[in-house]
Amino acid sequence: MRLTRRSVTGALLASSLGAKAPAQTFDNGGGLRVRRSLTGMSINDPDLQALRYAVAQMRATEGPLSWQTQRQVHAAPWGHHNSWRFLPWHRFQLYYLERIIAHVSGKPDFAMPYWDWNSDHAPAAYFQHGSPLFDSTRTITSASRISTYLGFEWASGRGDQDDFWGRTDNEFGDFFGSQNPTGEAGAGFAGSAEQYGHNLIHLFVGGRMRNLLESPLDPLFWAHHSNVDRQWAVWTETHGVRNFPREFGAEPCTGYVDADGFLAPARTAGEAVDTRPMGFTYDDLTLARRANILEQWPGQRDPTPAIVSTRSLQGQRQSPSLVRIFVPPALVASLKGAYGPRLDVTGLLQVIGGDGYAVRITCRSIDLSFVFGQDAVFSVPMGGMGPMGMHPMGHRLQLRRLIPRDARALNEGFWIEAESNLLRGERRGMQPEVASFVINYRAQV
Ligand SMILES: [Cu+2]
Repeated sequence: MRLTRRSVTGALLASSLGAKAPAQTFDNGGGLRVRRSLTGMSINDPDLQALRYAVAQMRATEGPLSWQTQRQVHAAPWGHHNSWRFLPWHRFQLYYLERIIAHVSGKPDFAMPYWDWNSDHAPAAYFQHGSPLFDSTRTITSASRISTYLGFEWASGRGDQDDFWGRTDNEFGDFFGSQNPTGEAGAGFAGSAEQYGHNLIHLFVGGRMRNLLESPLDPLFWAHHSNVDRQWAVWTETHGVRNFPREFGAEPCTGYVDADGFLAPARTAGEAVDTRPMGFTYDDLTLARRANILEQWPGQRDPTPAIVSTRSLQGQRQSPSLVRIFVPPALVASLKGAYGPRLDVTGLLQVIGGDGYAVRITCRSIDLSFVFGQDAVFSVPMGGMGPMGMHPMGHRLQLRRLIPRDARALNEGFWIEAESNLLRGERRGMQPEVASFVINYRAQV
């Protein structure tokens, strides 16, 4: 199929495109498209062949259906990073690009394959020299390991590799981030869906992928964002499609080009919360931890929990990278009856850091000799987004995994410590410091 050539004349893409009458429905291509994992996918898979063909065609053309247009759409200052607009805004761009690829390749059921980061390396199909899916600016090969880049043992082969995923067991705000009406940098904050695996993989791949304005030109961007989008679908499987604030549902998402090369109608985040009406789903929406969440926290959506006890504990700074909090036996005793689904532990962590760090949060015995549990927080600020390393990055996190049930902990109390580390792949950056660490215990009847 030949592409229509419409020249983009204005500096702003939107001003050069005609707008169609608003459409309420999505083009589902005549059925539910299933986005599949690149892990184990044949190099000759029909979706990969369609993608290679379409990318080559789109690179060779100009105008609304060109590959460059996708870069421009993403580079517009919509404020779709560092806020809760991140997930819906990118879901729509991927949706429209998928429809363009279906149109250009002549494969109506094309579905963007996803890069499952738990495979620990990038998909080989994107590393064949001469392939339209290759990008020579990357600094990794398909043999490079994400776990090596992280440099921490929890990321390799202990069954908890998804720590650098967004926290799909998190409540809405922790996972999606905050509202940012002005779109200005620093006015909102990123949720774990954006700040963990998403940012981490952009930096891991290197080259164009490290640059906010250029990254959509690398075809790996779309395999990556297909997996970012899958995180949201996994979150929704866990929490339901209605478990989000009304203001989020009204959040506008605009600026996309549809498969005919027209400016797509303005959308709202509420239209994107369920993928099925949009005509797509994923081959795998399970997450190892999911069953545990539902089993341990059946009451988490109780609208009016009766609070019996809250307690806030402040950390003591041992060194710039280590803060320790002692949880005394008296507190444990007062909460004892609430152990289980009615005990909620939240951490507030502030870190001043450089180009990517992990904070290991460990629950230890009073003499520090025994580890009851571990958790991790990642922050990987994106390049080209301002001097974020100079400001403390705030993390709000659920610490449910760190509630010890060991008799020793209950009798003697225990320590919770937060220790910051620069990612191994970012060794030239500034050493991150834990600026503050506070935990809140809240027990319900
Ligand atoms: Cu991205």
